[in-house]
Amino acid sequence: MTLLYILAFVLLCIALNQLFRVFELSRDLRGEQLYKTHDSDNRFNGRGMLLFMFAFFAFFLWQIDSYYYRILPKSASEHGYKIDALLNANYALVVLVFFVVNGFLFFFAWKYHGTKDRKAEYILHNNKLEMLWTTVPAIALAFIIIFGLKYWNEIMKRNNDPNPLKIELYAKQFDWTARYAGKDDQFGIDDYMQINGGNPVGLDTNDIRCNDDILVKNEFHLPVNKEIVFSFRSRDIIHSAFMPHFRAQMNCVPGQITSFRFKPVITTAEMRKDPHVQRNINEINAIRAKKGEDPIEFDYLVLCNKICGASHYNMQMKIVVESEADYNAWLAKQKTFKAIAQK
Ligand SMILES: [Cu+2]
Repeated sequence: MTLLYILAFVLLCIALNQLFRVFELSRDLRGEQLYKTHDSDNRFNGRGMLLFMFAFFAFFLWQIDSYYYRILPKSASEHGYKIDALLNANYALVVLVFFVVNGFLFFFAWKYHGTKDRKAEYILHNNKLEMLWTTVPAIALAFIIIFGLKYWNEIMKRNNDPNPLKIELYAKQFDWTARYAGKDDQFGIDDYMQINGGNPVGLDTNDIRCNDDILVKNEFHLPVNKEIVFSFRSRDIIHSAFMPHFRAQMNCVPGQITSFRFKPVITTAEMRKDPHVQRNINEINAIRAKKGEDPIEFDYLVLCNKICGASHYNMQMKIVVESEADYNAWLAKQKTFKAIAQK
């Protein structure tokens, strides 16, 4: 079938070529100069430019209308609204520049199309123009950078909860382990020499603060409306903990601890009811159904956002955001490091 399409396309090209050839020959017969550009050609091309501009803009708007819903749903974290505001301001700026620049480009191509009695002006240098097209982008970029730095500082320096929940995310090729500090609210230290099957994140068994630490795989839970301080570690190479629904990402660097804090404000159950989320999930499930696969439900995820090896694409862990009571009930069922190590 594909071959047929290609063949049809080639034949179409040949046919068009022949058609133009006939056109050229007929001009030749009428005694017109063959390769001379006429005013009518320029006018035709100018109109073509204008037509293309409208088609181009219409296509752009159609794409936004058709696909915009596939972007991330509303932010599930408190600070995420600031990230989104910044992103939307950037989008607005980029779209405005897109319309203005392309509008001028194609409009001028039409308005100043060549005629017999008009010649293009040759300008070697113009200080005013140089100033203009340096200053305007500089102001726009300064606006984006200052806006971004202001938000970054506000997000990183937030310290409104004196007693946040501490969670460590441990990365390795190719999975995540989450660690909770346990009853003493303190993480024990780690010792990479002690990494083994029963001690995957290498906790130091000599440090009694490790005993009540809780290690979980596959999924971890967060209480809603509670400030969470994440610390990140990596065993092997640089990974990146990306939690897109919370507008959070931080690199996990071997040999050092990085940190990020956020407050989840929407539970998993609430997010599943969001119309935007439902539309996307229904679309995915329709595709899965065609393939004979089971339907999925929406879940928050932590994904690895550094291309870290063959199974990078699958380096993810589910995040469940729930009420404080549900969270406490879940945590009570998890085993402590001591209980795991004693086995
Ligand atoms: Cu990774």
